[in-house]
Amino acid sequence: LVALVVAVVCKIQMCFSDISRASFPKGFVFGTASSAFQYEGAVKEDGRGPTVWDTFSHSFGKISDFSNADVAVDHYHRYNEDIQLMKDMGMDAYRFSIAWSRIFPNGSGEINQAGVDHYNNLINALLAKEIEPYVTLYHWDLPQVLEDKYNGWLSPQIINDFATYAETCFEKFGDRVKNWITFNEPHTFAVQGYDVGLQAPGRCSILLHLFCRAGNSAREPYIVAHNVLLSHATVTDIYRKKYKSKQRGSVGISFDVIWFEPATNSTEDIEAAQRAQDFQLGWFIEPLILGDYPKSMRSRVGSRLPEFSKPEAAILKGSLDFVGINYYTTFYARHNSSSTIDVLLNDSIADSGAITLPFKDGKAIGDKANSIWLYIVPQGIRSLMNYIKQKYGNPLVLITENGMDDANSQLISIKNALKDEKRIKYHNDHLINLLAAIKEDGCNVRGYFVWSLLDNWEWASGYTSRFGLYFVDYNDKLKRYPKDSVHWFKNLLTSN
Ligand code: PSG
Repeated sequence: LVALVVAVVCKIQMCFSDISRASFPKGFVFGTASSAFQYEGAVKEDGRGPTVWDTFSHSFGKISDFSNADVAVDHYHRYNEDIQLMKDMGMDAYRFSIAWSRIFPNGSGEINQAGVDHYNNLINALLAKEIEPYVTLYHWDLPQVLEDKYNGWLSPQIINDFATYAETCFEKFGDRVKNWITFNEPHTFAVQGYDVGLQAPGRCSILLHLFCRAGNSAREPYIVAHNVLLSHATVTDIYRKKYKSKQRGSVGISFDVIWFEPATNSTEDIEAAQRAQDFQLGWFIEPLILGDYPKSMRSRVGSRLPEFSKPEAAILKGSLDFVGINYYTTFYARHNSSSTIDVLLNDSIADSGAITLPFKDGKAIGDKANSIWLYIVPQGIRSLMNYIKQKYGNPLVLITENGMDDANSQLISIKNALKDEKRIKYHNDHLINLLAAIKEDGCNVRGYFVWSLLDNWEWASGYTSRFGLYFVDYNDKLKRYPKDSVHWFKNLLTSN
């Protein structure tokens, strides 16, 4: 009976646990995250140029529900309303991205003032409500012109154009924006865009070019990653030399990181889990912290892995003020003892010699969300924080994304879709583990951003996936409704 009473009271007050803002270190930042292409819509307004994602989403058969993001959740017009939603929850910060092609419709050359005005208005509206902007410069929406001109990230020419775009942002917005994220998830777009071809620009060579007209899955992901890393280092260098002393901001980057548990305690599988991490996080973080790719990559990828010159290594090394981590899930890793997959696919994924899956002996590693890759393993965030602390010298970390999705089902009423106990539990359990990483393990984590404020356009999954704390009614003028998780966060952030 006592248990029942507690359960009922807890249900009403949504007191899954006793964490609150006060449990976290002073100054710890809570926010929500978004990206321009997934939120803004207004793709033809105010001089915005087309991007590789406009092209990709309008190509037949690339998006699971045949949708596009021409309207998305209309954040371009409704940002004031959306900022009020953040404020209502007591959020401190908002992570959003700037669309390169709104600032430079042609990727380079003439600045589009209407684009600059839009982000000035957004930033000012945030600051007026005391919400701190965290700005991502590149969340996958490359100006199409640069793809056409020199194959985008495949060419070192992009470093210069990205640097000009980034410097323009520092110049125009840096008096008010103090937190810059150069790239969102370079690993995701290198692999999804150039190895398996499931994301823009949809290049690959796997399965004899069955799915992609052009590409080279064994080479292009490494070239793209290389140019992204050099772009990041160049931009950090510019910021430090020309802007930092006046603007006093910091520059970081956001990585997608799945935590890998060895499938068994055999040495082979333990080493496979380590290699899988080298080929995911290490690929990007080691050049930026240590100045070169992980040793396991050098030995396994060989001459396909580009080299950094001495001066390049010098600007790469230490070019991060903070590390952004997007954590969603944990997989098992096991040693790949057969060469069938390697020969069949001949791609960057096979290079790691590890097979990573959310199953073992037919059993899932955790409860599944809606996305096929999203299994819920809250302890993974604590293990990952400790791994980063130990391996990379306890750098300053921000969780720049964490969240889960529900299916977008026409069969569920809005009223029922707002009851998201699973999401509340997801955030509660991740925050408890994060808190343990900070307080018990001494990890240097200073912020947490929920993906996402609103339901939105989930790339190749279109509108089939709902990651929002707020529900968006796609059948009725994109009205926003708070899910129960909104009340839970409000309680966490504003009650004493
Ligand atoms: C993030 C993490 C994984 C896969 C995809 C992403 N993972 O662990 O396998 S993409 C990331 C992105 C954002 C998406 C969001 C949800 O930055 O734009 O909407 O996560 O997929």
